[in-house]
Amino acid sequence: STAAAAAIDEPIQPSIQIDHTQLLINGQFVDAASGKSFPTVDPRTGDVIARVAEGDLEDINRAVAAARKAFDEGPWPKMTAYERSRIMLRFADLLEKHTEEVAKLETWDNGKPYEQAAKIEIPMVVRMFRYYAGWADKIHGFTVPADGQHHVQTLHEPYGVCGLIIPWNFPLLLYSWKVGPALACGNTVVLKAAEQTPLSAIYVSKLFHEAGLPPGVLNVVSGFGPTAGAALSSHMDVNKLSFTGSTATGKIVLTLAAKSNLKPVTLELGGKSPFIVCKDADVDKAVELAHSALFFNQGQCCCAGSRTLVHESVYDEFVEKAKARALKRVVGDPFKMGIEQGPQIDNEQFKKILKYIRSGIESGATLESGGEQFGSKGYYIQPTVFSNVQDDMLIAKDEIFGPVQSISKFKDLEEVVQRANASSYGLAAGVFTQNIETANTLTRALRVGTVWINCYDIFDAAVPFGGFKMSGQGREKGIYGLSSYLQVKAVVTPLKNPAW
Ligand code: TXE
Repeated sequence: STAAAAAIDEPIQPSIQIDHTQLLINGQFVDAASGKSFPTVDPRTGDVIARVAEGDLEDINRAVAAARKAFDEGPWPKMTAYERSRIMLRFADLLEKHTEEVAKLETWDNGKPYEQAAKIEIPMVVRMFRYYAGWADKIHGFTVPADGQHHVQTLHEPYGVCGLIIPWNFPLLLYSWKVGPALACGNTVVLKAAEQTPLSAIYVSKLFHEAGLPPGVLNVVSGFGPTAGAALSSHMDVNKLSFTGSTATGKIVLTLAAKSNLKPVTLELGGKSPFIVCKDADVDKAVELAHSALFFNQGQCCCAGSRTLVHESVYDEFVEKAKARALKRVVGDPFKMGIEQGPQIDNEQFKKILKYIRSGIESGATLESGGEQFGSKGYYIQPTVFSNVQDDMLIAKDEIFGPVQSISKFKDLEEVVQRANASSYGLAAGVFTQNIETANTLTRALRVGTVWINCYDIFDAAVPFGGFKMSGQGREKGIYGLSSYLQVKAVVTPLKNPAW
């Protein structure tokens, strides 16, 4: 409404101070070697929140040297796994105690609704650290029944220094997906936070040190991708990389890793995930979940259900209800209670999304709702729904990463499988049907890393997540996520008396 749009012109002042804007290297807060800093911006207004140290090559070198020392000489991999686990658990407790402050930082820097950060995301981060703390002292290899007169065992060992690069859409959640398993396995870490959202990673990493983490085990460098990110990716002393971000940047990171020391790389990249509503689906439930699958986090989710494919028999009803739901979506200052949607992350994404909306209109899709900026300040966009979307339109192919739902019609299962799989991405899919045969058929036919049946966006700590095709390599979370941070050593010993 206009009243709501006007209200965002008076942003709520968050009741939190920005205490930490430096790099965290070897347990110390330090300025960038160059002395440079960059602004981090409030997406509600475009105003500068704070200036943050701008790390580059020299700072990455310092951070990697600290992590190297903490791994090679230092306490971390030499501590008992039980002690590592206890530090991680203490950190989880501290973080839980500071939920409000951390959620405020996250909302201020990212624009996501405060209630969502405080009630969903930070608790998920806490849970993730508890989950991986639990694994720390349960990591072990096998004895292998090899032929001949040998006793064979495998040791599951940490890689060493891990370079972790994260994006801005879920700054702390993705921090936990990487830092949790990396540390549980006994690795040390250099993390590069996204330049749009550097504040929360610095803050919580300080809490980690308060929880007893030794210096050098976890280093945080804020800075830009082509400088700090690239330096980390090509560093000869980094033994493992894990990256979440765009497919284009994932390719760069993988190339830098290959050109330097061939460090293994885990990649969690973009998506264009189909949300399939079959003829026998519970339409009301499907409408609601398709809505949140796309609009959650302002549409800035790698697994956003960004291709809503609806069977022709329920299509008209679905479109009508999806439109009504989008028109009801509560957009506003993310610090206000009851808000479902805040601003997009920055001006670049804001402009990119509006360009895709224009392209949708020009290519002949039917604009059912939204289509424009919300209000006149900051990076808010109206919840936008397109129907009658054709597969060859740009909005059906590209990752828009914004509040733009694209609905199209299908006739039968064979067709929907073919169309759902006709993408270079393969991150996730939603399947809505009451029929177990249909669910089983689609589950096996879809070339994606996650299938949610009659649900969406379920992110339990134990459930693996990752992409097929150009959506990524490797898995995060769960026991599969651990193996990304472990390498296997085979140990072979001759047996004197094999018959016994
Ligand atoms: O991503 P980048 P951007 C998609 C989404 C979005 C688009 C662009 O479609 O619109 O990507 O977003 C670091 N070497 N996703 O530009 O560039 C960068 O500093 C090493 C999907 O923000 O991938 C940041 O820390 N690192 C995604 C991180 O990479 C480099 C989430 C991600 O930035 C680098 C975010 C380089 N040369 C965006 N260049 C998802 N999978 O959820 C940049 N970086």
